[in-house]
This record gives sequence, C-alpha cells and structure tokens, in this order.
Amino acid sequence: MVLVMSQEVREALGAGRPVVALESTIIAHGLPRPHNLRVARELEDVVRREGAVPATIAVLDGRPHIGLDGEQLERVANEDGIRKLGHRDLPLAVATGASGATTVSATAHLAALAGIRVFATGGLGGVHRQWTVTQDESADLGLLARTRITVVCAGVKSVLDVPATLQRLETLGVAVAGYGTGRFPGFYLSDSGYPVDWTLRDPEQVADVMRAQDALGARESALIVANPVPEKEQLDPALHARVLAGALDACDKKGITGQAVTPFLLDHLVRETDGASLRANLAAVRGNVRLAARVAVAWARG
Ligand code: PSU
Ligand code: MN
Repeated sequence: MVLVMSQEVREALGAGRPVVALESTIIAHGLPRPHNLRVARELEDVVRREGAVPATIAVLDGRPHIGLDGEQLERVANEDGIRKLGHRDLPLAVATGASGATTVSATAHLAALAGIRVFATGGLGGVHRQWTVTQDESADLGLLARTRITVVCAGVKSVLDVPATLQRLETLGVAVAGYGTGRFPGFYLSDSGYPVDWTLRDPEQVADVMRAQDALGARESALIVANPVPEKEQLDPALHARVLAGALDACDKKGITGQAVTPFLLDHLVRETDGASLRANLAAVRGNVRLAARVAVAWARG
C-alpha cells in the first residue's frame, strides 16, 4: 500500500470509530502564514472535541500521508515549495518524491482509498466565471462525480460562477443538499443567491442518505452537504461584491491562469477586506469541520 496512515487513524478505522478527512491545500495555499498552522491545529482539535479522529491529508517526499503528526503539519504550513496537488498530480508527486498539499479532488481520492467516508473543507472548486473563454473548471467536480465520499463544505468558492457550478454538479450526478437551509451557501456568504432542492436537518439524516447511497448501488458519486456560515459571521455581501469585482479584474490583468487562480483570488480578498474575508472563511471552515465530525459519529454508529 502506497498510503502512510498515522497510527491513530489506522486504529480508528480498524475499530470502526469515526474519522474525518481534512484537506491541506487550504493550509498551504488558501490561508496566509502564520494563521494557517494555528488553524490547521485548531481544526484537528474541533474534530477531536466531537469524538472523532482527524486525518489531515498531504503528500510528503512522495508519500501520501493520511493523518499528520505535529512536525508534518508544520511542514505543510511553512515549507517553501510545497506544491498544490490535484488528483491528477498524485502519481507524478509519488514517482518523483515531491511534497504537496492536496486539494479537494486529491484529498477525496486518497481519503476514499484509505476507507474514510467523511471529509470537511471550506469551499469546493467549480466552474470559473469566464469559463467559455478559459475552460477553467476545477477537477474537484469530476472527481466527486466518481468517488463515494461525503463532503461538508460551505458551498463552492464565491469567486466562481455559482449557477454554472450547480448545473455542472447536476449534470455529473452529484447529490447536493443544504444543511438546515433551502439556499445554496456562498462560501464567505450564508446564501449564494441560488436554491437547493434538498434540505437535511441533522447528522443522523446525513448518515441515512449515505446508507441509502450504498443501498441503491448507484455510481460511486459523492454527497455534498452544503453548510452555510452563520449570518452574523458572514462577509458583508456589499463589500464582497465590490472587492470580488476588483479581484477578478486584477487576476485578468496579471494574466494569472491554472492552479494559481484560486489562491490569487482568495489572497486578494483577504488583503482588500482587511482580513474580513479571512474571518468569514475561518468561521465557515470551523462550522464545516464540526458538522463533519458529527456526521462521522452518526455514520460510525451504523
Ligand atoms: N476551501 C478553502 N480554501 C481553499 C480551498 C478550498 O476555504 O484554498 C482549495 C481546495 O483545496 C480546492 C481548491 O480543491 O481550493 C480548488 O482549486 P482549483 O480551483 O485550482 O481547482
Ligand atoms: Mn482551475
């Protein structure tokens, strides 16, 4: 087996105890230093407080790790040259001995391979605005269409074309439900402005959907649980709209493309909102991690 599992994660999975996968791109490329390391540790604590085991996932020296110790977490947060790895990059990183943080697509793939069913992140990647020109659509979507995992997220990143992304998820056959809401969340915002067809009310109900997915024997696709940031912790929608327009403009003018687009936009928003977008992002991620842990507990109860 190519995976390196931490002892804690291996024991929990072996005993059928709840485990939550956490991605590392948000640590290495989504959040500024030195917040990122503190947040990475805090998120693991949130999982533990809910009675589950955190499995932060990253590739170090060509080895995919499921569950990181303190020193490894520090490498992901602080090492220069940590790459950003989508699922297509995994074989390249493994064969060349590279180190990288894993995006939603790579994390979901490795988690499923390890037998972890529940995964928490901030916001999914998706279809970018200007898609007709750039064809930029995150690999997250395609991977989630063929991976049996439950992803708790605050919707998709608001820098994206949200309705196009929702349409794409429908076409790909990925199940989407709002958690306690009939509105699709907007990452920094509680409401993206678009509805969802289904609303789930508690972790037990999410676990019931997961069991139904398995019972129906359909294609191995994901379940997206879209959990809104609480309204009082969201980014001011007017500020969001104003700053985002400037960010998209700057991205275009600087000719940023490919993997660099999302980190560029997130970083631009942090600076131009004096950290308000960072606070909303963190509130969203914390809430998602807590809910994911509760879902993992309900799932493990069987
Ligand atoms: N959620 C966050 N911050 C992030 C990301 C998600 O709050 O930085 C990352 C995820 O790893 C996601 C990636 O998979 O951004 C999408 O990148 P791209 O658009 O290049 O596929
Ligand atoms: Mn992209």
